[in-house]
Amino acid sequence: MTTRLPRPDYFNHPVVAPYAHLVNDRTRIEAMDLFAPLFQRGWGDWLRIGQAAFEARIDGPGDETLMTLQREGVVLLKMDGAMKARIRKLVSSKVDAIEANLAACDGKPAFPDMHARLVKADWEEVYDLITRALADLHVFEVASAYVKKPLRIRQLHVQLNNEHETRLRYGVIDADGLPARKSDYWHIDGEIWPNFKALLYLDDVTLEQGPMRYIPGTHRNLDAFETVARKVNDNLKLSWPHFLSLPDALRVHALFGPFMTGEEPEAKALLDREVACCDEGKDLLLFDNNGVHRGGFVRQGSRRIMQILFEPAVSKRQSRPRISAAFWSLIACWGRTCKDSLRRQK
Ligand SMILES: O=C(O)CCC(=O)C(=O)O
Ligand SMILES: [Fe+2]
Repeated sequence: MTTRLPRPDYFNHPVVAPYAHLVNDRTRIEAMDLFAPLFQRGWGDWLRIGQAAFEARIDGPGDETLMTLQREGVVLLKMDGAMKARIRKLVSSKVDAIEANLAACDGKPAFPDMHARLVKADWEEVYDLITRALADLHVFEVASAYVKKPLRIRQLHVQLNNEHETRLRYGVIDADGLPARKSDYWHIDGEIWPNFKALLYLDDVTLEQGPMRYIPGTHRNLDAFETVARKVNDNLKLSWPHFLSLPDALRVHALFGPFMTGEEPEAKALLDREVACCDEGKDLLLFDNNGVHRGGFVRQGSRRIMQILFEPAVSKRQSRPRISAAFWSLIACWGRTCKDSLRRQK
């Protein structure tokens, strides 16, 4: 069965509905002109790279991790304590700076206020430690089997969420760790590939500190057209009049939770299946970011995390077989011969 995610009723959403009267045939044409080229590129990428390898096996350690990832879309591991302590120490100044900035921020903080990239050239020891710690847990074998290409670390980011910014962004967090709008922040990620990401909890995380939350199974059997359309819209960021001007099938976002009330039957069905990813002592989360997830609803204190992003281990240029100029001229010559013989047959 194909997985389809909820489709918010944008024409009745209080923020979006006021733009509905601006939709006309001109905006419909403009919206399609903006959407189509990006969709075409995304669709090509999706077809070329495809979905994850749900049946692949690893001969050796890591296979159990891979199996859980394939089935659930998320798996929790534990990083070596000594390596984690060193990583925490090294990045603490960076996270402290985010905390200080947040304290000084008046008004509602935006996502970049809580997030900072660790530039590889300046944080080499951290990149090395993370690489070693992930290798010890066979994460590269798991990830590479899952996305069907060898991966390496692309970027590390640190992030801090605390109860103050959580309150400003999401309102009061209830006893189950959920925001006032029960569907808030539900999303799939915007990138097409690699559909694999890792998060490291730098401190202990319980329900109070806003663990990542995942809806197992939502990463499987995705409707390709819908998934690509969602990702395209999140990257394209059309104005509301243009977004509303798209045909029904294309009027979807990767970040859909904030546009629902959380009371819809389909929202309730997803809520019932959602799990909070905090399992005593486990601190490393591997997940398929095409599954529905969210996190950072801190009720008490703060949550410090590191986000680990991946890229192909071999550059595109190296991974393609080299085709010589002689081969291309042979192809061109063959093409000309075919054309000539067709012309002669006419
Ligand atoms: O803050 C969280 O737990 C969610 C993280 C997330 O959405 C992501 O890393 O893609
Ligand atoms: Fe995400």
